[in-house]
Amino acid sequence: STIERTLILVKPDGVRRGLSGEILRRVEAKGYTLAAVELVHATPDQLATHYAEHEGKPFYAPLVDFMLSGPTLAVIAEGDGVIAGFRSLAGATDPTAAAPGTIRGDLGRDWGLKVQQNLVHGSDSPESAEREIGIWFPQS
Ligand code: DAT
Ligand code: MG
Repeated sequence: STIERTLILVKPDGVRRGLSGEILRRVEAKGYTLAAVELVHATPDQLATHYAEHEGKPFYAPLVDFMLSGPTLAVIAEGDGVIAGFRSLAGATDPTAAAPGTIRGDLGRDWGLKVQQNLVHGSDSPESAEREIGIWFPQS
């Protein structure tokens, strides 16, 4: 078994729609531990670092604008295989395509082309997790 940490974000659409509790409930029900939870109003600098891999893509500016539109719930979750495990709980990036049973599949609205409004972020590798935890929890 591999105990890992991952960075989860409940994005501004999830916070605005009152889904933070439902999303954290699913994380805890799976058996993962919440190591830190903080409501953060992201800064442009934080988002430029967090989404550096997407700079220059057509959805980059709308994504950053959306992430600046309200508070985000930043979470560090711990558990056996939690990095891949949370991405499995989250479902496919596009809520329209995400399978039932997943956070995006069950709770994501079909907003047309607004794929960025997909409720959650989860780190995609151990390296991303440590990098992203440093962005959202700089004191840790
Ligand atoms: P994920 O969040 O599933 O890891 P990603 O890292 O490829 O997906 O992209 C980061 C975010 O950018 C994603 O959550 C939503 C947005 N996004 C990705 N692809 C998009 C697209 N084709 N159109 C609009 N937004 C997109
Ligand atoms: Mg990603």
